[in-house]
Amino acid sequence: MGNLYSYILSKKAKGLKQLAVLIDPDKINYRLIELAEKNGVDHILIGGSIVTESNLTQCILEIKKRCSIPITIFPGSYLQLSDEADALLFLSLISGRNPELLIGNHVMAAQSLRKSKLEIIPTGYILIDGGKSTAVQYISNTMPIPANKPEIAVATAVAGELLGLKLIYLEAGSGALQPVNEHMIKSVRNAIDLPLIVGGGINNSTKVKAALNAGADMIVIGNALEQNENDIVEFAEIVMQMNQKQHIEK
Ligand code: 1GP
Repeated sequence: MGNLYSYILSKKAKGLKQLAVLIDPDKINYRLIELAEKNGVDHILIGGSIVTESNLTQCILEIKKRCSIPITIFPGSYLQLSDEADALLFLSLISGRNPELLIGNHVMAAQSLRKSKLEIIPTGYILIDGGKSTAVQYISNTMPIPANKPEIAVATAVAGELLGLKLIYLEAGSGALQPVNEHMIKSVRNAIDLPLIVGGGINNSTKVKAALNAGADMIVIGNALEQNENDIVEFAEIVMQMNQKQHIEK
């Protein structure tokens, strides 16, 4: 088990929540990176459905100059690889029925990944309808699970756990109108032991609290912080307060 996954598991075991900031390499904001470092953000995820202009390695090096937060590649495709990151979410889009995103791309990337120093974390990626069509839906050519069908998300997550995946990521899509709802998060949380990541459309404190209280171990925030990086202070404070409360109750 690699360092990053051990960190995720150990925080989960203590009931502690984690905050991840998603950086699109085409829209990198260095002030956000500095604020993330200052405010105790746990993870930087880097990637995007389409990365056009940037050199991923160069971006990661620039981020590393400004913070010591572990950097995990959240690849829109397996062209998005860099040995400068710490880890890679090896995503299998298990809510979809596109074989390329279940196994095809993984085969193409396998030998490069084996040679790389990256910590590879097999992740069951589950797309949930977030009220509008998102880049990930379009690019992946898959249908999201309807938001009112938690039983499908549960069965999908359980299948992912049984297949030996190490994380489950419930994704409403970047900029989703509705984030993954609390009932869906709770239902999946209760059905699996794996760490649960939730992202997409979490853009204010109420939604941050809702996702964490419903059982997300880690939340991922991208868009909201692209629009106003200062919000990180408030979001990180919520996570810290929940974690302090948990610490006192233990
Ligand atoms: C998208 O879950 C992430 O993959 C983050 O979504 O940009 O809506 O925060 P937002």
